[in-house]
Amino acid sequence: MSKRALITGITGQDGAYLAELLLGKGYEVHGIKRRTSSFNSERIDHLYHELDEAVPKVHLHYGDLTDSLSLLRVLQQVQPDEIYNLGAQSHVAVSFEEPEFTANADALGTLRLLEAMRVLGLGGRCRFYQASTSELFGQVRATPQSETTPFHPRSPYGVAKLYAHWITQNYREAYGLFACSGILFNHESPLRGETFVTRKITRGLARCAYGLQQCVYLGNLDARRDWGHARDYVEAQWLMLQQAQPRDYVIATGEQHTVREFVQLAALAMQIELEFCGEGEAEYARVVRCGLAGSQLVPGDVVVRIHPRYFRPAEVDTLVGDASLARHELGWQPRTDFSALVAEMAEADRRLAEREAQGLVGSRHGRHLIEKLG
Ligand code: NDP
Ligand code: GDR
Repeated sequence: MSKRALITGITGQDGAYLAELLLGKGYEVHGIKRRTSSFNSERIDHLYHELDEAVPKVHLHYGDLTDSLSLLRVLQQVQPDEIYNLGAQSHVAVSFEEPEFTANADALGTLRLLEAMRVLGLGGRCRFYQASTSELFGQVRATPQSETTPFHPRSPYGVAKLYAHWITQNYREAYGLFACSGILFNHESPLRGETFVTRKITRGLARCAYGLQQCVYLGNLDARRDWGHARDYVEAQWLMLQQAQPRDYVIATGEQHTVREFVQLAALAMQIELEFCGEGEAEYARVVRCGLAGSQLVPGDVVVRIHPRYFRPAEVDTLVGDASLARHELGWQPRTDFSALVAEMAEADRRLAEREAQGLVGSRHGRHLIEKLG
């Protein structure tokens, strides 16, 4: 009998990588999907239709983390062996604009799932993974951050995720559920949402290169993050549920870079050399040299500018994780280093922009949408 997994947030970046990983391990994979007015399952479409359309490889169920009844119904129907709670309003800047929804989905949504698991009597056989985050550390008091570093979240998102983290621990202690949290640092990929800074940069620079966009507007270029690859990080999520005892683990690369470095490296991966000039909100990046075939960029073109819209009311300036515990107990370590991650994202977005410029694909996420929400 194959194991049955249920993934919330299956249409997101991690959901797509995790579904693929679990299918590869022979799992029967179920996912909870919100109702939307237009299709938004492109990240998992290949898992649904591949080979034989009559046999879906992933099973999708309508549901929402803000709707207890839908969660009860899906859990009762699926009877999962493992639940991965990846669903969330996951954008830190958006959480300042939608704090109540963020708390409802990210904090109470986790409670609803755990309670549904408990009242349905699934606790004895079903294991639960919670998508915790380095945003719990927020205002950093020790570097690097590990499982013992105190929390100090800096956004409604971080605060909501802190509730989810503690309620997961509470259900483990109070009811003996196999429930654990992965405290994952930033992880990216070509499937990353376009309004997170890494994808906004690779997508924006590639569009600039082919004349589809003039400039990428960014906020704090000095922010430092520990960026890994989502494909590596979902493996850690799975490993946590295969252990003898439930425990929380930090997952990170241990290496830190600024947003500015990310911009420079992404441009270089597209054969564009940039130099940063000016200071503060007047800082910008201009082209020194461009060797990309088919590009319209010439030396002196300004492709990055600062816009006050992208600064947050409270910022997390610096994060870098210590994943020693995961390395020792889970045998986990990242396979993709920073430069390989940036190169993969840059090349995927360069190809996408090239096809857009040739009119082969539509430009669904145009400049204005990215600029408004990024
Ligand atoms: P994404 O934003 O790509 O995906 C979020 C998913 O949650 C989407 O499938 C989204 O659905 C779904 N979702 C949002 N609101 C609800 C709701 N009310 N009910 C049900 N589903 C909902 O995030 P990632 O894949 O990058 O991250 C996965 C999880 O890990 C998130 O919880 C995130 O907070 C957390 N995390 C992410 C890190 C990262 O660097 N990526 C690091 C640490 C933690 P829809 O497609 O309809 O919007
Ligand atoms: P983060 O990721 O807030 O760390 O949360 P994001 O990519 O949004 O920001 C990283 C850093 O870059 C700075 N920044 C910008 N960010 C965005 N989005 N847009 C910009 O234009 C821009 N300019 C500079 C930010 O200020 C920040 O310092 C991500 C999410 O996936 C969370 O769900 C997850 O929990 C954490 O990573 C770990």
